[in-house]
Amino acid sequence: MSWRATVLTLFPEMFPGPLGHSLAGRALREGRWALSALDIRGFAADRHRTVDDAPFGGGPGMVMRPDVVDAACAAALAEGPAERPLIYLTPRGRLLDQALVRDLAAGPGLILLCGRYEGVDQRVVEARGMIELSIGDYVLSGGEPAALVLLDACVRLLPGVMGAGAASAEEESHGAAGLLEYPHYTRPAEWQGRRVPEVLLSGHHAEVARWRRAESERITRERRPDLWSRRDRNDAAEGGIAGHPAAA
Ligand code: 9D3
Repeated sequence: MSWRATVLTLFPEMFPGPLGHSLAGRALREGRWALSALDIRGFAADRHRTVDDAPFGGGPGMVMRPDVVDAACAAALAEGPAERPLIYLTPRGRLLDQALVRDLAAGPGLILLCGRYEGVDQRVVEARGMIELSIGDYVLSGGEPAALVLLDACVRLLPGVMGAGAASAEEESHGAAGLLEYPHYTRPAEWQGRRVPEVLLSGHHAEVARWRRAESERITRERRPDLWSRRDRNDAAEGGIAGHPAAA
């Protein structure tokens, strides 16, 4: 049975959306994963199909009702493996990173709850044991773009989605080294008066590797001091032993 994602949303027409036009889309058509989007509004109990209400305690906006969200969760669980983690995408969630993506991609699939309005009643979040995740410190208009991001990140790690272990090979050279990538160049060797760095044209493979390593380190130091200092700690922990040879 393939990795299965069930998305709970008020905007099911947003799925697969952009995922249908990429590697993930091809993999979906090849049956390497399965996707369904359930309309939360379909689980409303009244004739006006109400999914939200005013927050207790006052304040702006509306909150998604726990009974409606719970019924949607039950339907999602009935669709596939019951051990799938139930993830609620919310700006107050734990920050998504590649280590978590790796864990989630290795499991049976995901159930993703996309919030709209101010959010979801906290009782159903707790009752269903949801994992609350954010994709970053900026404000989206809803959880759907975050769900698409999470799905893209997971699906590219599924077996056969990227060619010949390309995803894991890349993770080892890039992710594990904890460095940003060096800059890339192709023909022409001069474009609008800008030359490609001479070392890349030299054919000296060791020199090229050294230059790329230095560029990766410089750009990581400049742009991501957080990654750079974590790398320092990792180096210290390895104690200078030939544990994990850093990628060139
Ligand atoms: C007024 C307070 N807002 C919190 C910052 C309320 C609010 C803003 C945006 C509530 C929900 C949203 C919609 N965002 C998401 O659902 C969301 C999200 C995001 O905005 N940023 C990063 N990750 C995520 S995951 C889901």
